[in-house]
Amino acid sequence: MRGLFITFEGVEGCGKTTQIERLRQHLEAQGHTVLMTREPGGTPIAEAIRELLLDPAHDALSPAAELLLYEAARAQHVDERIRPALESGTTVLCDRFADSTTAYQGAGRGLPREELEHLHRIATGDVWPDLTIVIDLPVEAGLARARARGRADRMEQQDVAFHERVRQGFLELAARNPERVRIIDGTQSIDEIAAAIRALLAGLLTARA
Ligand code: T5A
Repeated sequence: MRGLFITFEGVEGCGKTTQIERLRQHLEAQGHTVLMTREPGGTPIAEAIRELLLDPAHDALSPAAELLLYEAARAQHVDERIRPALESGTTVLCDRFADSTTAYQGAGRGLPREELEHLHRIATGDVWPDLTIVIDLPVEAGLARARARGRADRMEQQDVAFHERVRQGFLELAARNPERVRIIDGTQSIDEIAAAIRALLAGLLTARA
């Protein structure tokens, strides 16, 4: 059977990486084979594109160039890692995917949604998440967590209004896709969020059995 494809989304510092690691441990303990990966990145070529995209020195990057680089990294990632893993029955847990482009380059930068959707189809082919978890957190709280780690990357350096549009973009995306995209309150403790994610997943696994 094709593996499950689960993506994690949200504003900067919302706790995705922490929760993906928790879920990986939980699923592996249940006997699942799991691939943990991230966007932009996940393959050597896509990680090289990530360096380009997040380097604060690249503040001249145009919105269109930014969009195409995120999609280029995704196309490589899907072809080289995600599709083969899913076809071999592996559960894929991915830190950000196409919904981040819809929120950041669409809601954040103001690029038209129909154009983004066309590019998503080119980059992802038929590979689309079974479940997307948006960890929703007030922007200031997430940015404070991210900045506590050190120097802000190029995207973290965008102003608060940009990140507010991104947060709204995720909330609207969930409202448009209630079957696939689920919101979890990111102000809860790490344990509470992990429990909520396990409950969502249990429902999905039961529905598939
Ligand atoms: N981007 C990405 C686009 O613009 N378009 C796209 O198409 C794609 C794919 C990627 C950047 O690129 C943008 C989005 C991003 O700006 P990134 O480094 O991957 O850059 O950035 P993030 O995905 O935002 O990753 P972060 O590591 O910053 O955030 P996480 O993974 O959400 O948060 P996490 O788990 O590392 O936690 C951050 C801190 O908070 C603590 C953790 O211990 C950690 O210290 N924490 C909590 N504290 C209190 N309560 C909780 N519940 C907590 N959960 C975690």
